[in-house]
Amino acid sequence: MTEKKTKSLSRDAMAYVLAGGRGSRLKELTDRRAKPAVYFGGKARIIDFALSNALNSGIRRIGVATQYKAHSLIRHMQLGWNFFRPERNESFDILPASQRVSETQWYEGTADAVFQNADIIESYAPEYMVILAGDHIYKMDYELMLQQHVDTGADVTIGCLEVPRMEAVGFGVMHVDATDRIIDFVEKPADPPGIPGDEERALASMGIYVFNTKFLMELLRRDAADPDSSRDFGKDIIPYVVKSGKAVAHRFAQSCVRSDFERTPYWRDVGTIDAYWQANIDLTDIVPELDLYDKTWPIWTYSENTPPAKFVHDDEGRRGSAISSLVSGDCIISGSSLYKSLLFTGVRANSYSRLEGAVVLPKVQIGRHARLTNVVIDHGVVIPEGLIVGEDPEMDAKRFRRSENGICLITQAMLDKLG
Ligand code: ADQ
Ligand code: ADP
Repeated sequence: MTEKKTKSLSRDAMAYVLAGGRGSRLKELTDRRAKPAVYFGGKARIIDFALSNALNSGIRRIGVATQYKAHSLIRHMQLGWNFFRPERNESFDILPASQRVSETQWYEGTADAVFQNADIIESYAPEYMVILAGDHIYKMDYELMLQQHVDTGADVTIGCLEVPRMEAVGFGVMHVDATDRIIDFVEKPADPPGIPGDEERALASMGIYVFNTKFLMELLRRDAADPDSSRDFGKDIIPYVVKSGKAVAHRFAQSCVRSDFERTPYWRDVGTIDAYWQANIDLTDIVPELDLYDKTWPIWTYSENTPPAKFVHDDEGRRGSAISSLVSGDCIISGSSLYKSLLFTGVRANSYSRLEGAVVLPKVQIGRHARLTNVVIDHGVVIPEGLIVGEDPEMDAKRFRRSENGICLITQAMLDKLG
């Protein structure tokens, strides 16, 4: 009689999300919050994608290492992700750098952010560790990656994507043989090697790694004893395993989760103001590339209990309207018009104001007669009456953070400076 598989590999795995980095290219958006805590898509925060992928894949043990400006990130996870139950062999641990190993050490690099919590991880005894970054937008079934890891008997399995060759300068880039075994790995090369036969593209690491826990812990202990190591997965751990062990590439296209209307595998870094604005505004397309409505792969988040969005006309009969836009709960659009815009919870837009290409974070107030085009507005900002942005590039650059592609980030501190 053949043995029936009753348990997924995910149930023997722990997902460990690295969420300590700042994401400095998001400028003032990450002055006070870590990149994984930045809002995305009208309701969620960036970290919800990695956490939802883990949950939807069947993983029930999750650890999240936090460091940089972690307050709103921790608050978000406490509110939205605290439903794991120890009596069902589930756990959700928020692990701020807390100088547990030595009183002089914060997390030095990403590998150290795992090593410093080795005792907590080992106390759960997961068979596999799925190391994730908390700062990307994508939908992926990690069970399929775990399955490949077990089938190939790899020491490490690394999630990878094909990207245009020169875009790979910001990634770990790998070279693989015909069986997808990694034979070379270079972290952030100035001149990335192309894929043989397709030289204008490169195979980039997504910063997602699967290890057998015992093997990983041995590696981390060895690395901790090496005075020359920077304690980083990309710089130290992965190059070492590629040289001395068996590292295998896992293609994102194999395990990315797509609904019918997603034409291509979707993965975004949203690490710059331009990429962040674009990925949010793309959701207003009639057929967006990312499906947030897919009930088979929901993106879980903490969401306030809010009244519905409301559209009203003002005293003079001017209609509040939104075309090709996403409007969250507790928004009141009063005699104001929105086009290709995305409003998070609790936004108030007042009469005669006009928004086009606007990504508006929660609890923003838009004053009368404001005209805002191609903007990102930070949480809680009060836009004064008559403010015009997006029509005079020179003036915008003096007052706000204007990106390469002409997107303006508006924060309260910038407005306060205007007096
Ligand atoms: P980077 O993008 O440079 O390269 P890195 O700065 O190492 O990524 O951060 C990876 C993740 O760890 C991020 O989610 C970040 O928030 C978090 N993080 C950073 N420092 C941390 C710390 N001290 N404590 C806790 N968390 C921390 C990596 C790989 C590349 C790969 C890219 C893919 O090194 O090989 O191509 O990710 O994005
Ligand atoms: P969120 O990310 O939830 O939108 P806020 O934008 O309110 O949070 O602020 C981000 C984080 O910055 C908060 O969690 C808090 O730690 C900190 N913060 C908020 N307001 C201030 C302030 N006026 N001065 C210093 N820190 C602040």
